[in-house]
Order: sequence, then C-alpha cells, then structure tokens
Amino acid sequence: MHFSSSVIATALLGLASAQKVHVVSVSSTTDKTLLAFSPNNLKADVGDMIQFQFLNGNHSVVQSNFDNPCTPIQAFVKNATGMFSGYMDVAASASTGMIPTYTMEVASNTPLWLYCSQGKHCQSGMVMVVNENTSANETRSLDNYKAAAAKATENLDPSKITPASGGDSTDGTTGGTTSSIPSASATAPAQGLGSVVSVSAWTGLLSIAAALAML
Ligand SMILES: [Cu+2]
Repeated sequence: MHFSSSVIATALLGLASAQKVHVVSVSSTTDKTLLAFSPNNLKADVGDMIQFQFLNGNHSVVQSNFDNPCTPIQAFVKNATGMFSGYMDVAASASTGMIPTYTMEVASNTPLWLYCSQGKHCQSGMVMVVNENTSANETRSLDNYKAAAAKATENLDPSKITPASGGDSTDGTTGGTTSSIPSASATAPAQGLGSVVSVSAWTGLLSIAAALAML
C-alpha cells in the first residue's frame, strides 16, 4: 500500500478542520452472515467523508449507476473513475486487532449508488445510496435500485468489465483510501441512530495514523 505524503497531509488537514465523517458498517460484528450496509441510505454534503468499516465477512463497496446495479459505473460511463474498495477479508486481519476501512470524500451531491460485488451479495440486497433524490425523480429510489439489483444476471467488480468507450460522463464518480482501524474503535451498529452517524474526526485520524504506520 502506498500513499504519497501530500495525500496524507491533505487528509490530516481535512480532518483537522472537523470534517464530518459518516460511518457505514459493512455486515455486522454480531451477525457475520448479514449482507447489508448500515445505514444504507444517507445524506452527505460535498466534502464530507464516508468511512466504510468492514466488520465481518469478505465484502467490497463498488459504485454503479442507478440503471445498472451490480456492474461498475465505468462499464457505462466513459472516463468514470468509479470507486472500488477492493475485497476486505475481515478474518484475515482479525489477529492484528484491526478491521479494514475504506474512506472516501463525497465529491458531488448527486446520488451515489453503491453495492457489494462479492458472490451474489448485490442481488441479495447489499446495496446503498448516498444522497438519494426522489424529489428530482421519484422512481430513482433505493427501493427501486434494490429491486433492479435483485434481477441482475451478474455481479461484477471492476476487473471483470470493459470500460465504456461512449455514453455520457455526467455521473459524479469518486475514489477513496484503504486503511484499517483498531477493532475496538469500530462504531456501534447504527440502528436507532438515524441515517447519519456523526463521529468526531478521531476515528478518521486513527485510520490515517494506521496508514502512516504501514508506510
Ligand atoms: Cu458483500
């Protein structure tokens, strides 16, 4: 894993200015069979950070567009970056007392559609949205995305697709940073706390510190 020092400095500066960090739990500490992101529908402002904390199993986070769930967005949108966390095998890092995280900055307030590319997890409902906007288009809801995902014939990660050579390039896409944090600092499941969990920058700083330690 390689991070340039300027990237880390930028991340530290961002966190130091009390950037909002939304934590999304991937699976669950108590139910390793849970195929879900929690929360799965959150609102975030441009510049906010979203940190996926991989609590169990072996999952990923991949960006699609609304119309093509379970397929990376770059298969349909020319020049899209399309975020992909990679596969995070939680058991593999358990002995270190760390859990993998993936942290991304929200680059746009248009809807960001995400799924897990492992097995048939996407079809099983392991999908989510950031900044759903049903007031702009009521059919573009998480429920409809999930319903379309259930019917997808394949569940693909970016290594399995050919990048689009045509099509529009208007969908906002984004990348992120892989890291890990001590298991003990993972945020408790968000049930009952509403769709947005605000944490201090501390969790993010921990993950950056962990990244620095691995350089
Ligand atoms: Cu999964």
